Amino acid sequence: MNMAQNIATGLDRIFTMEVVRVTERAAVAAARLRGRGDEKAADQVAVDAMRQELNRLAIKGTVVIGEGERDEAPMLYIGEEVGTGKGPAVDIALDPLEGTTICAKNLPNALAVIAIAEKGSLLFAPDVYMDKIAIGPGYAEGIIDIDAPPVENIANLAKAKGVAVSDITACILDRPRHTKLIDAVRATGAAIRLIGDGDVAGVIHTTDPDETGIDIYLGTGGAPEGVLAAAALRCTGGQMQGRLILDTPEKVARAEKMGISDPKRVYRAQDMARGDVLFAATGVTDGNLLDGVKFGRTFITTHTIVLRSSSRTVREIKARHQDLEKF
Ligand code: VTB
Repeated sequence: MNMAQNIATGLDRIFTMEVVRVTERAAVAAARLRGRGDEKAADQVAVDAMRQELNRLAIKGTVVIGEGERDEAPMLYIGEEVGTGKGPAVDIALDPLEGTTICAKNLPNALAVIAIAEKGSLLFAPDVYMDKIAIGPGYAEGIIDIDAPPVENIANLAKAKGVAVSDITACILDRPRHTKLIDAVRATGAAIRLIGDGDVAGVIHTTDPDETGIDIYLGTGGAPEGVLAAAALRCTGGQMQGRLILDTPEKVARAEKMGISDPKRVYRAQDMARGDVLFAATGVTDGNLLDGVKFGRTFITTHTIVLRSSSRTVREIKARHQDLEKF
């Protein structure tokens, strides 16, 4: 039975809840270390917590986007088998704490993130940069093009949205490498939201511009984060294009080892995350779409978004955890 059949028979519905527990647990662990200035410690507790919960899932899971290669990450490394081993074979992309620096500084939009997909359907992306462009759902295919200048993409988007270019807001990582991009976008008259980290959230924010104020994501960030964002967009229906930045022979060789033969290939969201995909993210710090973890006197509150590509259902789950011991 493949996962598509599983979904038809309802196994996915169990997963939808199970997956929430995985990101909730990682988020609570990381949130305890919000604002302590210690990225590594926050990341470590999130990794431990996510792995513990993941290993309870009735899946035969393989981490394909994780904490790093086996020799550099003791846990949730690429290739690690997770789950009980009894259940469907699935590929997993995860980031127990997306935005370690955001969490350490207690700034907005740190997330615990996971995507679960049919075996063989997620791009094995090396940990290099990826050039990305993304917009939300409801637009004709092809109105954005990663190779077109920002002025063209933004003008096309504004026209399709029926607004002036000055009503468009682009989200861009605040990095010196983006100086030219930032100048080019500002020259169009569009606004920019500069983010310190967290481009998975940045891309997802394009899917709900009325709520987040972000219409388009532009620029280079991590390739693993690109695959995670693509998985989310597959479920919400936005458009994304990404191209790995393989600018040294060493990176080209690394990518080749992971099965990437065309180093210049442009991947759409549906190329990075194919087949049936489940995506979940729990807020660690307060953000534009998700609230951060709240530690009350008698319970802990978490806020999670769960997405499914097969139905495009968007679920938001606010949970009050009374049993504090479980964390
Ligand atoms: C982005 C950002 C991440 O890495 O992908 C970024 O979204 C890219 O790397 O939160 P640089 O920091 O080198 O620009 C993170 O900051 C960390 O994974």
